[in-house]
Amino acid sequence: MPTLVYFPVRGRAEAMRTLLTDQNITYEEVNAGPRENWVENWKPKMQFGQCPCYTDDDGFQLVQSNAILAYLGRKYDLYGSDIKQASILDMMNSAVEDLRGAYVRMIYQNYEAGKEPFIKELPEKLQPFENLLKPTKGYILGEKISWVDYNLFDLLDILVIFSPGCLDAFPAVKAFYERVLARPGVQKRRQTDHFKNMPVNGNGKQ
Ligand code: 0HH
Repeated sequence: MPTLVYFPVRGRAEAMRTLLTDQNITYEEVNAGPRENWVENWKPKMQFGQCPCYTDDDGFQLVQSNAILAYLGRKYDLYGSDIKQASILDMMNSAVEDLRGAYVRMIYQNYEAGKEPFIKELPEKLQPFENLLKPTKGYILGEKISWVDYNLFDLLDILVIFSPGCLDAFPAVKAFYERVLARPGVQKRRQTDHFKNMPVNGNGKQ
């Protein structure tokens, strides 16, 4: 069975947990913590000294959250139908990563001073997603869900916690968020105690 090694937070693993559950891929979650366990037993085994780490059935080990998501996309036919669609997904995922990176830096390095400016700048960061999602009327590529939809959904999910109502001015983004949220497999994940009891970030801020 594939394993996912990470800490008990949503962080950079929740998008892949959601994808795996929604796609009916059975996997085992392994808690990399606490800190001493991580430092002694896990960190030295990670290619870049960090997790999440996904190890497939055949022992193929990957780290870097975006590489893991893209691998799952390739493996489970969630990467579009041609190179243009795949490239649209790459573009969207890079934009998701830009916004997630800004969020992570604010949460871990500059929460008190950075919170209000982040909220103020959020609309201009969400506008391009609105523009791109408006014509698709579904997921990023239209009817079929992709690996990037799970990543974008997870990003929106943590932004809604951080700034409730932040999607209200973006009807296409909001409809996208609600569409993914309503998927039975996504609900299945969210109804687990594992999900419900898990903090968003490792420092208690959200
Ligand atoms: N670019 C990488 C990716 O996208 C970044 C991964 C990363 O930052 O996959 N990993 C962090 C954990 S995410 C990591 O491995 C933050 C979760 C905080 C959980 C708190 C528990 C910490 C206990 C040690 N960090 C550990 C490390 O760098 O040693």
